[in-house]
Parts: sequence; C-alpha cells; structure tokens
Amino acid sequence: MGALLDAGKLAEEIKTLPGWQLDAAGKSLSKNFVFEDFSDCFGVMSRIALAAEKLDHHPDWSNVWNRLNIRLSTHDAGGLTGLDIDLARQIDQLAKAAKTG
Ligand code: H2B
Repeated sequence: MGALLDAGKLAEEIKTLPGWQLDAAGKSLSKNFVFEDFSDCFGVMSRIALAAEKLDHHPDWSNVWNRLNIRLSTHDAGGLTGLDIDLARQIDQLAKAAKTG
C-alpha cells in the first residue's frame, strides 16, 4: 500500500485521467464505460482483472451487459494512493483497445 495522495497531487493526476471523477469526500475515483456488447465488456474486465491481480490492487466494479462502472480506492489506506492512479491508467489503456469504451 502507498501513502495517501495530498489534494494538490491528486488534482494534478486527475487532470491527466479523462472521465475519472473524484467523489465528494475525495476518497475514490470513478468512471463508467460502455462497450459494444457483453463480450467486449467482459473481455476488457478479464484483462483488467489480470492487471489488478499483478498490482495486488483491485477495483470495486459492477457490470450490466455492455456497461462497466468502476470505483477505485485504496481500502487499506482509506483513500487514494498512487496505486489507484496506476490502475486507472492501465484500465484506460485496456478499455481503449476494445471496440468502444
Ligand atoms: N485493493 C484495493 N483497491 N485496496 C486495497 O486496500 C487492497 C486491494 N488491498 N487489494 C489488498 C488487495 C490487500 O487486501 C491484500 C492483503 O494485499
């Protein structure tokens, strides 16, 4: 687990993460994705799962057919750390490789 990011650093990082929203308490980042169909969505989810496992850092997420809602937070630290930023970037890369997202 890393250290919690301070508000300034967090704001700087979020500027580089299009579509990711900070919650009101500043403790999590969320983004909603829409893919072509379930197959594309679940394919991306499986790639995200492997990336998350490698980082030992896991998203809170839900899926309905082609929709994927993701929330990132470092539970052990009680807020956002560099791990969340790292995973958010990897998720964006993996989602971009699908047909839509
Ligand atoms: N994922 C997230 N998002 N936050 C954590 O604090 C966390 C995790 N902790 N994945 C890890 C696993 C921890 O529970 C294990 C024991 O390393």
